[in-house]
Order: sequence, then structure tokens, then C-alpha cells
Amino acid sequence: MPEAWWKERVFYQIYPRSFQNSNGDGIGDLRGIISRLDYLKSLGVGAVWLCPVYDSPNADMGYDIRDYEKIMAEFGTMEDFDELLREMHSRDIKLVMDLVVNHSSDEHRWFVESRSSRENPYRDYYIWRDGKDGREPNNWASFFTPSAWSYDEGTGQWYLHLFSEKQPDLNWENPSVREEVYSMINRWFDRGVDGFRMDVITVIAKAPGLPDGKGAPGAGGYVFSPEHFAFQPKLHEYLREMRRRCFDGRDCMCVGETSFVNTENANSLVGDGRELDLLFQFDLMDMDGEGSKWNAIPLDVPKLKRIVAAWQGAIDWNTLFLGNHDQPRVVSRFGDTSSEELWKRSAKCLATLMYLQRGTPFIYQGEELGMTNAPFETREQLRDVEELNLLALCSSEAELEWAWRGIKAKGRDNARTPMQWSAGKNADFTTGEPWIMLNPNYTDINAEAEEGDPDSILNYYRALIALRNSTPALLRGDWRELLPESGQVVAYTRGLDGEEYAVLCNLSRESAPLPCRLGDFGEPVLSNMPADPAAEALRPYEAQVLKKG
Ligand code: ISL
Repeated sequence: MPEAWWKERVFYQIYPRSFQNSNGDGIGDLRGIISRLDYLKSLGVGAVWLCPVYDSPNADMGYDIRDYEKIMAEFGTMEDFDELLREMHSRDIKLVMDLVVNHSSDEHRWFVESRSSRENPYRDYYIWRDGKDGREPNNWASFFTPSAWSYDEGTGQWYLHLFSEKQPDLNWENPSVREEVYSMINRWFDRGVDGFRMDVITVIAKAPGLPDGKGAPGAGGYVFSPEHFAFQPKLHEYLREMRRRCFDGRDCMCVGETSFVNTENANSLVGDGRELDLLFQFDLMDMDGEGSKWNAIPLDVPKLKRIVAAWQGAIDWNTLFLGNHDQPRVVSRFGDTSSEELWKRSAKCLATLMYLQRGTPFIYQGEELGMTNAPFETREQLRDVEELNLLALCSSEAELEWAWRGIKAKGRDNARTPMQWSAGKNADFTTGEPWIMLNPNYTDINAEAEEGDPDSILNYYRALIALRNSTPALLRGDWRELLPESGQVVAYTRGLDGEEYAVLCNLSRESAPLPCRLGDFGEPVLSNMPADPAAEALRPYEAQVLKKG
């Protein structure tokens, strides 16, 4: 039986605001994406995850949807969308939409109605409660602001928002809300889209009675309480219902952004194929934050290896990714940008160790060029609500200094600077004023320059994807850890029907000893440095893929 398409294709994540602008307004758009589809094809990509393109006031850059069935004006029109879909399909590229249904924008018609009076038929589309002693209904903290509640003067009640106050949570207990969501999803399917990435889908069900959180209080005394909003029993009921009502009978896929998932509960979502097809877990993305994501700590290779092995063992099919629009640039984070040579080598090493594992690769735009974190210096340069809220909470110089350190290392705007297409004006992203600053290194790091360099990161990604796409053992083979005791080398084999490949990646700045000669692992098929079969060590950030003879 042929495997599902979403297991065999490499995905590419597009953050439309920063991918390609076509009309000079400084904001990426759908026609811009159309003009770059041949680039994606040349990379070997078979599917795109498109970040939200729905009408939105952009309090959280499209993750606050005002109208689920309208395209954001800056991005274009529904005609442009249909053309994008046609152009992608004609190149055999699938399109997976990003969908945010834990919350909507406070400017969505439903919420405007909902807050207009307690009797309004839409009141119960959101989560409204009376306050307690003039304060919030409970002590929950939000992801972005101190409190997860905002007070509405007009109707004298509080509404819940796990994210910003402009992102009120939808009330999934209300069957009408679920009906609206399912019909909307079905209308997008009827338009021809191939699947959905469901934003923070694991928090849609909240604990009955919305009890106070018991953890340690953070800013403002509020308590971050995922035990009361993540993985609640009703979650599975809703996901199964959604699957039946929208996904069954279609050749489509559903990947969840499954915040708070762990290796124990993951199979409750993907184990029987009745809820989600794939999930995004964040153990690697969370491993370099001490207590808070803003406290950046250095890469710990043994920890990374434990996470990789645990997940390869936990579920049948993983998502494989090194970053996304919420994460800093991977080469700045886990690689080495201290010299041009190490920048290039470490970017290739990270890609090799990640994308040859068992699972579906998701490449984040610009990663294939080795794009790096941006040198933000002032508040005016920042655009992300999470970063701006963090700065707004600081009340001393020391706190500001800490916040800036965090923003530079981990801030989401790092991933959102424009794609670096060329060394020309504004990196060829726009002829106008870009909505967020360009990383000034675009004059050196850009697609055009890398196109012409056989040794570039871009051309290495092409070779890596082509190898994966054409090798059954790397697509469908089992995964086994190699050299578990090494503190520097991430290594594994992939095997199928007697064919076996070994992947060896030295993720450190020092030479790493091997227990035997490199050649004993097999014949080199792909590497970021010429292979020396007699070598008994890997050089810093050396990556080798070898085929057993
Ligand atoms: O980026 C984060 C904060 O550090 C994550 O915690 C993130 O908020 C979380 O993974 C949920 O992300 C998704 O939903 C958010 C949106 O801001 C993110 O862009 C999206 O990926 C709210 O819709």
C-alpha cells in the first residue's frame, strides 16, 4: 500500500508576511509566494504549511483571526488564493493551511456580538464569568500578558484569553461553536486545500469549573495553569468529532501544534489515527530555556540525544523540525556562527541530524539559507506582541537588560525578518519599506549567492532532500540509535529490507572520537566535508551519511 502523502513529502513553512512582497507595500503577499514557487520546487519540497492568511487586525500577526473566510487585505484576495492553490497543485505541491480555533480576534463578528450584551445569542461563543471580589474569576496567567482575563465594562463580566486580550478563547463546550468551526473547515476543503495545521489545539478544552492553578505565581501573582487547560478529557472528544465531521473520506492531513504533549500522552492524539495525523512537540525547542524560555542556556548535546531517542521510540511517526515562526534561527541557536566556515558546516550538520530521522521534515523559510538571528537593538524595531509585552513588564534597568538578552537570543521576531533573496535592494523582498527590519547580513547570506555556490547551505539542503526523497530506507526505514554514549555525536541508523544507512553528526566545536574507522560504517553518500574513511574521529560539526555495503 502506498504511504500517506504527508509521510513521504518534505514540508516547507511559509510566514507570508516575510516571504515575498509583490506590490511594494513592504508586506509579503500571496502573489509574492506564487512568484517563488519554482524556488520551492527546486528545493524538492512537496507540501507547504502556510501561516495564517485570514483577515486579521494582526495583534498577533494573523493568529488573531477576524474572518475565517476572507483573505487578509495586505496578502491579497480570494482570487489570489485560488490561483496560489492552482499553481501549487500544478507543481505537485500540497497546501496545508494554518488554523487558529482556540481563539479568534476580539474583532471577529462573533465576539463583537458576544460582548454586546449578556443576552446576545453569541454570548456563549466565548468564556464569560463573573469576577470574584472585584478581581478575575480565577488566578490563571496567560501566555502573553500577566492575567488570562479581561474585564468588559459594558456587560460587567470577564472573558478568558489564554493569549493576548485581543485573542478571546472560543467556548468549545458550545455545540454551535463546534458546528461553525467544522463547516468552515469543510468549506476550505471544498476549495481544494490539502490539510490543516491546528494552532494550540491541545488547549481548546478547559477544566470544568475553571479551578485556580496551584503552581508558583508569576508576574502579577497569576499562575500559569496548563493542568487546567491542556489535555483535558473533552479534548479527545472534540478532536474525534472534528475528524469525523471534516477529515474522514478526504485525502488530507491534520497536524496539531500540541503544546504540553509528552512521550506518554502523545499516542492519545496520534495512536489510532482518529484524532490527528501528526503532532508538533516542543521538547527540543524548550530544552535551552531555564525556567523560562527567556533564560537561554547553551546547547546540551546529551539532552538533545535523549529527547530525539525518546520521541523516535514514543510514536510511529514524528514531525522533524529545527524552528518555526515562534523560534529563533536554528544556526544561531544550536549551531556556530563564529566564522563563515563553521556557520555553513553547522547549519548543514543540524539539517542532517534532524531530517534523516523517521518522520516528516518541516523546514522553516530561510533556514535552508542559514539565516541567522537579527541584531535588534531598540523597541521600535520589534513587532512581536510577546516581546513587546515582556519589555512592558520590566520595571528596572536590570530587568530590561535581562529581557533584551532573552529577546536577542529567543525572540520570535528573529524568525520573522524578511527572506533574503538577493544582495539587491531590500534583499529583493520588497521595493518598498519592509514591515520589519531586514537582517543586514542579507548582502552575504541570500538565495541568489547560494544558488551559484555548489558548497552552499541551499545546495546542501537540495542534496539532502533529494537523497531522502529517493531512498526508501530513509523514508520508511526503522530508526536505531548509534553511539548513545557519545557526548558530542548524534548518530543513528535507518534500515529497511536489508538496506541500512548510518547518520553521524558531530554537534560540537571539538573533534569527536569514533569507536572505529569512519569507513567501517559504510560508503559515504552525503557529507558536509569530504569523508576520510580512515579517520577515527569527526571534525567539528562534521556530518556524514554512509551506506552499509
Ligand atoms: O511562542 C511561544 C511563546 O514563547 C509559544 O509558547 C507559543 O505561544 C505557543 O507555542 C502557541 O503558538 C501558537 O499560538 C499562538 C501564536 O502566537 C503562535 O504564533 C502560534 O504558533 C497564539 O495563537
